[in-house]
Amino acid sequence: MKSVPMACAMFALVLTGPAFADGDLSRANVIDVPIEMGSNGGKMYLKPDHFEFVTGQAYKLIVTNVDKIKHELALNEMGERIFTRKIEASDAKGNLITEVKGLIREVEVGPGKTVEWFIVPVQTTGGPVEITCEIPGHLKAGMRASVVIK
Ligand SMILES: [Cu+2]
Repeated sequence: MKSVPMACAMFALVLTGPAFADGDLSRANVIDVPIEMGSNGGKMYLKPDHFEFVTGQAYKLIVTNVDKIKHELALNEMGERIFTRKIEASDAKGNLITEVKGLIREVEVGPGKTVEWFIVPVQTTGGPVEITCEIPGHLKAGMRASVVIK
């Protein structure tokens, strides 16, 4: 299972050309992608509500919960089409609290906190898929966003 996405990642990265020829390809030119979780009246949201990624590009998902309750980011199908380099959480002064590695599909973020999720998409989605908050009631209240990996 793990070797197939990695093989795809390497293939995709090779296609990006000679500028990416050396070193750790997953760390090259990381694009920051802010994702806000929150609520507004009776509605809950992920902002923005649409994302586009390309295979082989490294991204840092900056997942910030601006709410007073915890929220979750569940990648669902997207989680099967990315390689996670790591997840990092730091304290208010920017000191590292934890770095988590491995296969990760969901992350909960506490009120007022930010988590950084470093990913490299390795497979296209072939169309929009949905990332969600799976805490009971939150999806129904609107916590979803669409994702396309090209
Ligand atoms: Cu939520």
